[in-house]
Amino acid sequence: MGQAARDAAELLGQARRVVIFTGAGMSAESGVPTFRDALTGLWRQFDAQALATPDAFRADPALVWGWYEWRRATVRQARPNAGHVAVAAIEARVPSSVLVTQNVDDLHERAGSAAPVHLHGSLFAPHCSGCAQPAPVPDLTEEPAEGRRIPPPRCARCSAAVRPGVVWFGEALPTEALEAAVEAASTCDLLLTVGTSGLVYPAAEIPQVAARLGAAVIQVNPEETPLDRVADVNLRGPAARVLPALVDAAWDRPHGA
Ligand code: BV8
Ligand code: ZN
Repeated sequence: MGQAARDAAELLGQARRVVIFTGAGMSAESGVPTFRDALTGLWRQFDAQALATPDAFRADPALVWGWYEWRRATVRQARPNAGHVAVAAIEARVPSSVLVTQNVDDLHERAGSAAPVHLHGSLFAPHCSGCAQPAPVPDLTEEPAEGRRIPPPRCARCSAAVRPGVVWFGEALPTEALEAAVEAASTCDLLLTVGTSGLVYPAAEIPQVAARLGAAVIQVNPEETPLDRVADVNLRGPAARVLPALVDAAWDRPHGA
């Protein structure tokens, strides 16, 4: 085990208050494309930042709703990976832990994380674009083939179009979630950032708040990101391999290690 992994294990083993901050790379090994890779098939010719916007939904609701239905179907078929399970293990062991995710899938919940803070909403919380009333998640009538336009359902109360329950570019993050994330990052002694490109704001501020206020920062990512400069320890590798090894080294020190 390299020095970086030993340093990370030391930091995690001693942590009293940890924030785990995750991005789309967390779900990559579950077969859920990362945000930048989620544009295949019909949506290939779009840029995520153009499709994940209120304007795109207004212009062509069926195109955007179809993309989210396809992504929801992908998540339903996926299973949490060993990285998600390791995150839940960290939450169980560190006295005070807060999981903050940018992901809109439910894989953290399905791996046992009780209450992730969803900064960018969820694929499983559609609501009315008019009166904001929560709407039921459409059950799978048929496999939304990659690239089908699907007209969004109508709101039972005001019959406006139902929209995905995610935060689009140009939209404010849910105040409660952002405040909880900033509060946790301001008071933690360790922040573990996993699988995020650190490009989207204000979410990308969270690790920087922790670092500024004296927390140690560990990054898990196979590639370099802007967060390299705030990380004390960089573990270069995929979450589903790195996180279980980190948990073992921090607490269960396998015999003879
Ligand atoms: C707002 C939900 C204002 C939707 C998402 C110029 C400068 C600064 C900011 C801006 C700017 N121009 C515009 C802005 C603001 C904009 C922004 O930050 N733009 C960026 C692109 C510059 N932000 C916004 O618009 C935000 N709102 O600012 O509102 C406002 C304020 C008040 C009142 C009104 C308005 C809203 C942003 C939220 C957008 N919604 N998601 C959906 O999912 O469809 S963002 C989306 O992309 C994800 O949720 C995620 O947060 C983000 C980035 O994705 P990542 O999770 O990082 O994934 P990514 O694909 O990027 O990278 C994957 C990483 O995993 C990579 O690093 C890869 O190496 C790694 N990886 C791969 N495999 C693995 C792995 N890691 C580990 N293991 C592996 N196996
Ligand atoms: Zn309504």
